[in-house]
Amino acid sequence: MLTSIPCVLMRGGTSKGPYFLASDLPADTALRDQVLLAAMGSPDNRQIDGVGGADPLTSKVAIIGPPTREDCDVDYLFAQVVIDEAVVDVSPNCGNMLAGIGGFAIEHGFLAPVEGETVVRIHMVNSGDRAIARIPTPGKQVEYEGDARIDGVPGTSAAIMIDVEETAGSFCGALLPTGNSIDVIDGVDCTLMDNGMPVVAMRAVDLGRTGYETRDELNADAELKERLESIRLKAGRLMNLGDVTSMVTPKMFLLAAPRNGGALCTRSFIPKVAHASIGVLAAVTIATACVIPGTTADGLANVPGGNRKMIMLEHPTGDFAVEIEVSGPSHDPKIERAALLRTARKLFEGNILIPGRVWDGKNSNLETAST
Ligand code: NQM
Repeated sequence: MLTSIPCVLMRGGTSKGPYFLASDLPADTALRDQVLLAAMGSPDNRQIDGVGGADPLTSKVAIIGPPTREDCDVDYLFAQVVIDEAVVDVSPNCGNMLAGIGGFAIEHGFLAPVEGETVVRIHMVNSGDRAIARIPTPGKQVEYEGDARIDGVPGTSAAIMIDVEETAGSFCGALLPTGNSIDVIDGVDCTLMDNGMPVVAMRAVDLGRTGYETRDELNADAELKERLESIRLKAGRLMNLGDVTSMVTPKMFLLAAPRNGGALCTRSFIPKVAHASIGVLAAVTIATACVIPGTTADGLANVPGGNRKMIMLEHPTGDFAVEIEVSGPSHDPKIERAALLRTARKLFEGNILIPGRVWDGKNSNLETAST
C-alpha cells in the first residue's frame, strides 16, 4: 500500500524541491530519511524513481513546522538528498529553498497574512539562526508573480527580500574557525570561513585555473575535482566539521578578479558538482571574505566603501547581490547583517506516494498521513 504525503513543489531561488509539513513525515529521523530518499528517487544518478531532478540544486527538501524559537513564526529544516548515495544531509542550510518558506508558512496557517507585505520570521533549524523574509501579500494572499529577476532563473517573479542574522560561525563555531585568514592545504592558500555556510575559498590561479570556466568545463575537470576533494576532507577537520566524506559541506570556491563590473568572480562546487550560479548563504560567506583583510578574496575583490555595502558576486550565469552591513574598524570588521533578493514560485500542490516497503504511514508526528 502506498502512503500519500501532502507536499508542495516549489522553486526557491535557483533551487527546487518538495516542501513538507514536519507533521506529515515520520517522527523517527532514520525513517524520515528513508522516506525522503524514496520521494526523491535516490540513490540513482537519474533519480528516475522519484521526483528529484538529478542535480544537487533540484534534490533538496524543505521541512516546515511550528516554531521552536520564541522569536520566530516557523521552523525550517533543510535536507540535501544526495543523488547517487543513500545519504540525506541536514548539516547545511539552504538560502535558496529558504525563499519558498515564507509563502508556504502563510498558506499553511503558521501566521496570519498582513495587507501588502507579511514579515515571516524563520528559524533555520539546521544552524539555529534566524532569517526574516518579506513576502508580498496584496489582498492578504501570497503573491508569487511580479517583476523581480534573479540570475539563474528565466523570467520574473515577486521580490522576496530576506535578511539573515547571527550567521557568523553557524556551523564551525567561528567566522574563521582556525583563527587564520589563510591556511595552506595541499600547497594551496585556502580561506576557511563560515558566515552561514562553511566554505573553502581559493584563488583559481593557485589551482592552475582562470576562475572564468563554464559550469560544464568545471564538471568535466576530473583532475581539479580530485584536488578539491582532497583539500575539502582536510579542511572539514580544520573547520570543526569532522569527517566530511558524507557531508555536502564545506562548499569549494574558486575566486578570480571580477570581469563584469562586480566585486569578485566566483565558481563553486557544492561540493562535488559545479554550481550553476551560487548558493545564497555561501554567497553571504564569500561576500564576508571580501571585507575581511588577508583572505584569498582580499586583493582580488573590488569592494565598495561605506558600512553598508552591496557586494556583487559574479557567477557562471550572471551575478548575485549581497548587501552587508559592517561595523568596527576595517582591519577587524564585524558583519552585522546580510540581505538578499530572492524569488520563489509555487509549482505544484499534491501528494507524494511512498511505497509501503519504505513506510506504512504510521508513526508520523501526527499519525495522519497514511491512506
Ligand atoms: O548556500 C546550493 C543553492 C545551494 C545552497 C548548495 C544555498 C546556500 O544554491 O544557502 O542556497 O550549496 O548546495 O541552493
